[in-house]
Amino acid sequence: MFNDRARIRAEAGRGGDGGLSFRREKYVPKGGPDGGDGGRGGDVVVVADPDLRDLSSLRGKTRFAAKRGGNGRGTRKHGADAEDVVLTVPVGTVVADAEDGSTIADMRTPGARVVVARGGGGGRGNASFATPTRQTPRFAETGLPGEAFELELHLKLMADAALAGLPNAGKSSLLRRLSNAKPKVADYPFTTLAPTLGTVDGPDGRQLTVADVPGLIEGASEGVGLGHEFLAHLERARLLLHVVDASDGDADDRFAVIDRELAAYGAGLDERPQLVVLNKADLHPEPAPFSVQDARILEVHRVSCATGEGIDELVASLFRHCPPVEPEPEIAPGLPEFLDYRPAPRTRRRYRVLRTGSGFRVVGTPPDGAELEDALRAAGVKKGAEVEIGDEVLVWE
Ligand SMILES: Nc1nc2c(ncn2[C@@H]2O[C@H](COP(=O)(O)OP(=O)(O)OP(=O)(O)O)[C@@H](O)[C@H]2O)c(=O)[nH]1
Ligand SMILES: [Mg+2]
Repeated sequence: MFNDRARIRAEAGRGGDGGLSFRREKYVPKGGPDGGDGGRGGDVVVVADPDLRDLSSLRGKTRFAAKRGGNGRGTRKHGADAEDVVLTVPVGTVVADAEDGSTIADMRTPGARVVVARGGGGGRGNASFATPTRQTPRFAETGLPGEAFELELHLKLMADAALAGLPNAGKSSLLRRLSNAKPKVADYPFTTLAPTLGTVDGPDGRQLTVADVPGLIEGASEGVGLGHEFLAHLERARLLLHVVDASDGDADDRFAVIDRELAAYGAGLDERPQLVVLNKADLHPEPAPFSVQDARILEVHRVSCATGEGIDELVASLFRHCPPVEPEPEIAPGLPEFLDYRPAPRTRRRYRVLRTGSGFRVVGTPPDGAELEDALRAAGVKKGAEVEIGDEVLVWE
């Protein structure tokens, strides 16, 4: 099964707590503070892997959780940073926030790497708080919680051109003629159930990729048939190869049916330049005329996938209308090697939760009720623990 959508939960790890410890040495009755810092919680990272074809490797797995950082300990030992959890997706995957639908990253480049949930920072150990006037700090910071998000992953294939047309028009036959791909061809509608990419070799040694998708029918945009949900794979194509079975009925009408579905889908598909391919020329010495006049139609080709007639001219035209793309601008060294990375805003906390010998202390501007309770619970507060907030000392119920 081809999987082009997935919904997952990414949970980064919590930071480790800072150590609360004092040096114990022979003949040193009152040793100084020596609690080390907590380690960072693990991030959840998404990486674009050029070897993956779809999202099926994620099937059945919906939660990706990184571990928490190690706690700081005595003798200034720092807790270990937790490892990142990496999930690999095919190139072309769009990562969106499931709650508001906003795009977090568009994984267009092989190897692109995006942190989708950041691990929490480790808390500082009490050794970090020693000052000349406070030589025995009896508290340490707790680690910060990691980010957690519900994410929607949606693969939109990276193709230079895409085939569009009614079922049985000969789209898969055309991809077999044009490229190295061998999609299934049969004399019934909806033979193609999942998109296929083919690589076309050009006259000048260049290569282009062409996507074959399931056929569209009237009403596809309302959910009839199965073509509509695959239209996302046309979105990135620079050019559409609109295949019409010219041996069967009125070619103008058949063109219009598909065109309406493209317009209903939106995303600019109804403005995309097209090469109209009137297929099955072998069946009719004089195929039905095609008279649609439209600025988007760059050329009309009469071909036969059965005999190969017209195919070379079509390939030449495909390459003419998909000129080489400008190479991506050089990225300055030191920057991540992808351009579509939008880091999640890092929320700055206006308070910290410190762990003391007998409980917890909240410093800074404490938040209101529920958020404070969550923060304390996340810091590991237990029944009976003392919580100092400002001048007040509360006992956790
Ligand atoms: N005579 C003739 N038959 C063709 C030609 N091109 C395709 N066919 C036949 O038309 C039928 C449909 O071809 P496909 O390539 O499977 O059509 P499709 O558009 O991919 O169909 P779906 O995947 O169902 O949308 C098959 O029986 C092909 O052999 C052609 O140029 N001439
Ligand atoms: Mg097909």
